[in-house]
Amino acid sequence: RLARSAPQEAVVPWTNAPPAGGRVNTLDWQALTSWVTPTEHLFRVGHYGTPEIDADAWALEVGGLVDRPLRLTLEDIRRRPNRDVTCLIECAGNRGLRGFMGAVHNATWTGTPLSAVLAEAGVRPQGIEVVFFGADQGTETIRDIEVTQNFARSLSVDDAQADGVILAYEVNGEPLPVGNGYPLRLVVPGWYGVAHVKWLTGIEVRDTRFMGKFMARDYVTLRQEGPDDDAVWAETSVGRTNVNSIPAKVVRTAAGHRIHGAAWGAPIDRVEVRIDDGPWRAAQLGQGRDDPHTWTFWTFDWDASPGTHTVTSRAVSTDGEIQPAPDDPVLVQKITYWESNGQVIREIVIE
Ligand SMILES: Nc1nc2c(c(=O)[nH]1)N[C@H]1C(S)=C(S)[C@@H](COP(=O)(O)O)O[C@H]1N2
Ligand SMILES: [Mo]
Repeated sequence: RLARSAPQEAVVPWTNAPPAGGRVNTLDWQALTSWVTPTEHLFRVGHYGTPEIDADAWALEVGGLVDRPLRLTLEDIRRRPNRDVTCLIECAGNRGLRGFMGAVHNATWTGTPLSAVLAEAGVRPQGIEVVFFGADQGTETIRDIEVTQNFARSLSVDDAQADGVILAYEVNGEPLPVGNGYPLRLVVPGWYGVAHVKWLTGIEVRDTRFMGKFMARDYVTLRQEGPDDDAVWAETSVGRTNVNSIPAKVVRTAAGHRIHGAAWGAPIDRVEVRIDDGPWRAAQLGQGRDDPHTWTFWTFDWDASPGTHTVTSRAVSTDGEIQPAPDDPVLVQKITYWESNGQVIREIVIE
C-alpha cells in the first residue's frame, strides 16, 4: 500500500484576505469545512468585557409588566422543555471595517423557548417591549451625566414570542463557553448578533420603547435617503439581517478549480458568481438551502485560466432582494458601518 498519497486538493489562497482570529476570534474563511462552526471557532464580541459568572449563585429574573414575576435558576431552566436551534449569527459590524469579515458563526444552540417563559409570567396587555439585560456593565455618558449600565437590548413582544427564540444554555452540545454567554444567552434567529444578549440576568416587560445605548445610540444605522439638497437622514436600530454571501475559498482539484462559499441573512433563492468583469453565473446551492436562519453553502466550478483574477459573489433572496455591489447607492449613502452587506471582491493568482 502507499505510505502516503499526494494531496489531491489544495486551497489556492486569496491575495487580499485579511488575517483571521485576533481579538474576537474571527472565522478563517479559507479553512472553512464544517457547516456547523466548531465551538472553538465561534467569534466573540463583548462591549463591556467578559463577566465571569458563578452559575450556582446566578438566577434569571423575569419581571416588569407581568402577572407572575419569575426567578429561575439554571436548574429550573434546564428542566423546562428544550429544543435545538441551528442559526447563523453575524455581528452587524462585520465587513463594515476593512479587514473585518469573519464575525460570523453558524452553530447549534440548545435552550428553552422564550414564548413559554413569557406565557408563564403572563405579559400584561399594556406591555409592548421586552428588555434583555446582561451581567456585563460599563460607564456611559448621557449628555453630561455618567451612569453605570448593563448591556441591554430589547425586542417587541411579538418578536420576543416568535418561534425559534430561545434562552440557550448549550452550544454544539456543551455548556456555553464563558465568551459566548455562559450560563445563559438569548438566541434570536434572523437577527444581527447584537440582539442575542449574552450573560443574561434579567428580562423585563415595559410599556414604552427601550432606548438604551445598543438600541438607540450605538448599533444605529445612519443613511441618507433622497438627493443631497433634499436629504432625509434615516436612523434605524440594527435589527434583522440582510441578504449576504462571500466566496470563502478556492480549491484546486484534479478536475480544475472549485469555489466554495456561503450565503445567509435571508431565505436564499440563488447565488451568482462573477469572475473578473464577466457575466454572473449560477452557483450550486448546498447544505442549509432550505433553512432561512442558517447559512447556505454553495460551490461554483471554475475553469480558471492562469493569471490574476477577481472572484465576486452575490446572493438573491426569495423576495428578490439582491446583495448590493460595494458602490450601490444603498451602501454609499449609508454613513455608519453597521449592516454592510456589500458584495465581497476576492483577488487570486492562478498558476
Ligand atoms: N451581554 C452582552 N451580550 C452581547 C454583547 C455584549 O457586549 N454583551 N454583544 C453582542 C454583539 S454586538 C454580538 S455581535 C454578539 C456576538 O455573539 P458571540 O460573542 O457569541 O459570537 O453578542 C451580542 N450579545
Ligand atoms: Mo456585534
